[in-house]
Amino acid sequence: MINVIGLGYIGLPTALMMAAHGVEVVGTDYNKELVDTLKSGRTTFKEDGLDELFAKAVDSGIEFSTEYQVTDTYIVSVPTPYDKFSKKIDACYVVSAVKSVMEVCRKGAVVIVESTVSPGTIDKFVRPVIEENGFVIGRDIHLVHAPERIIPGNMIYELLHNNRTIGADDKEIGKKVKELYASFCQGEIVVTDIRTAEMTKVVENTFRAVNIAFANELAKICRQDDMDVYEIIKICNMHPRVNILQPGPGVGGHCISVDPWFLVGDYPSLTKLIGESMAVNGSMPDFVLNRIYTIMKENGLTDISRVGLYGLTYKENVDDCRESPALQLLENQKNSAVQLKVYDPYVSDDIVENQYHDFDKFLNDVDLVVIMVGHNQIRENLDKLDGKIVLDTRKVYKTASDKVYYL
Ligand code: SAJ
Repeated sequence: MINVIGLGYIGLPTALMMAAHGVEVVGTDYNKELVDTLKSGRTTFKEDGLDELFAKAVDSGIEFSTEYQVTDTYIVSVPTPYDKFSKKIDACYVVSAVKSVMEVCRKGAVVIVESTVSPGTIDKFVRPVIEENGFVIGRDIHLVHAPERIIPGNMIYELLHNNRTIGADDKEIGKKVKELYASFCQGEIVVTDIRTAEMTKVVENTFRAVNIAFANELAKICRQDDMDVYEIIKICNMHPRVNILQPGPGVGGHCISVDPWFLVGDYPSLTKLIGESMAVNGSMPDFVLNRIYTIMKENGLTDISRVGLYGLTYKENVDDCRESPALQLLENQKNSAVQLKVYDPYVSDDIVENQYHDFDKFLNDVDLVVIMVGHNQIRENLDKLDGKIVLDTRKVYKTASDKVYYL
């Protein structure tokens, strides 16, 4: 039996996928409300294919509990935030999960950490917890790091098809864990050591953050001299060895806007490029705000309360708002007297002031619509914005016009 600890954005789909492929799984989370929701037959976030996978896993006997289970394999999939001041990883959730595992596990157990961690985290924070409990690592407890690469919005497909990395102290244990993941994963599974696996995951997300920062910097240059950044990137990407990502209103989510900081926190004097990239991405919400003021001026608009942010999530087709560029923009603007209006077809909970749940009312109350997210639902309903002035930060309009502006 596998006990999956942490039933969030990564732990839940992983537990469901394993259960749906015949593995006996109990999912554990300390959040009782979340566990009760799952037990009552409902999922806890929106993701394509998740409800169907959930139904299959329930048919196959998956169970949910707030209790850690006595078993021989644990998968720890809990959040790893960073400390906003030092930029270093805050490993408290991983440490607390592993401590709880130690209280119940048997000798011979394999503890797989799936959470993204900075290189050295397992040595520094996880091994001591196991040793303090009187276990010898490699004899009594086996340690593995198996970082996850699935992307919100396409999680179920990617769980099945992505290549994976397994870091283990002991190659034989690595192979055993590889077989476990191969029960559902059709991608290639590489077995390496723990430090390499830790670093690999952080480097992948850092690569993407730096590439997006480059695109964002190009957008700023192009804005200054009225060049079309999208056309320029498109043409550059026709070069066989160039692949520039897209500029946008900022970078959100709990991965690309977080993981690169781990490296900056641990290697401050060696991460000039990474630190600067994070700063460029972090400056984009303000860049958007400045664009709003410029466009208002050009169009004779004076009332900022009639500006509406269309899209609140951190990216398209998800309901996840963590670290989203729209929230960053609202935070930067929170001391001003008048607040912007907000609407997102994917977000039904009330999470910010002046948030609308009725699109027509929202449209009625704004003159300038700022598209912050490229949800399909937004792309497919652009005609509804006819007559409005639009700032399109995601290039959902194919062509600009005298009413549609880009970044
Ligand atoms: N973004 C841009 N321009 C782009 C692409 C993205 O501005 O060209 C923005 C998005 O709008 C969003 C942010 O960047 O705000 C991050 O979005 P994303 O889709 O690039 O990535 P995440 O955070 O949803 O998922 C990433 C993925 N990592 C990589 O692609 C290297 C995923 O594979 C990881 O599993 C995930 O982080 C994670 O868990 O670490």
